Amino acid sequence: MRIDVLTIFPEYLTPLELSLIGKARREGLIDLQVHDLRSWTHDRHRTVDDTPLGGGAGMVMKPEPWAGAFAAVRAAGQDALGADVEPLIVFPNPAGEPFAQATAQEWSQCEWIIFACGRYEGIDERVYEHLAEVGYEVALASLGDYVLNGGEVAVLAITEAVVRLVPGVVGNAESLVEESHSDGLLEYPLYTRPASWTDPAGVVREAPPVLLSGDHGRIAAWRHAQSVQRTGERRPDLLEGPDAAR
Ligand code: 6GU
Repeated sequence: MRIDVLTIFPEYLTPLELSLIGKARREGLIDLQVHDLRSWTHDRHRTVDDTPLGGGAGMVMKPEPWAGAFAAVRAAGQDALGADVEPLIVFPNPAGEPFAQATAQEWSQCEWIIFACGRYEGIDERVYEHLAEVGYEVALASLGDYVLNGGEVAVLAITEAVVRLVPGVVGNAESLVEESHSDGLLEYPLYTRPASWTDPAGVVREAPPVLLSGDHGRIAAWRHAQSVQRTGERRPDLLEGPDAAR
């Protein structure tokens, strides 16, 4: 998978050199490149924003650097992947569609994603019009109903959720099957040794005996019941509606 990130804060993306994603990059499973949007400015101050037409608070990102960036990154990506390959362009945006595990599953199958980080006041609308007209596949994705200062933190989260689903990135593929949201439910509680633990207050806390029974059928049934109960308590919304796991 190839991932390009366009941002005015390239340093914000340095955590993508660490841990699981860093390893996947070094192993060549992921080709991830971060680009400074200001590379596609042509004035002395490397200007990427201006005041909103019609007035109002804050600043709006100018269209020209974005158009230059998309053209250059598209050309570089097609040099590497082939002229027939087109990217999915993702704009992290609090007004986008909610990003969820199903989105991560879908995007983990993509050959190429370009993340375009705007500041939250936004990007000139004509950039979106241009991209749609030229035939790019474009998605606006939101992490939730709150506002971040820009798309960079969202790209860290989305990239981690997507890349860990790319085959070979997570060593034990089975660990992806049982985790929270993979089946529309929250994950069951986990225990490890010691089976009997005396906590700092002197309370003896036993792990559920069923987990020591060796009966894999009973263990699976118990875990499923725990998942359903936990989901009902913490996220009843997941048990209702069209996408509910039943
Ligand atoms: Cl994707 N971007 C910004 N700027 N704020 C957000 C968000 C994204 N998701 C939630 N809040």
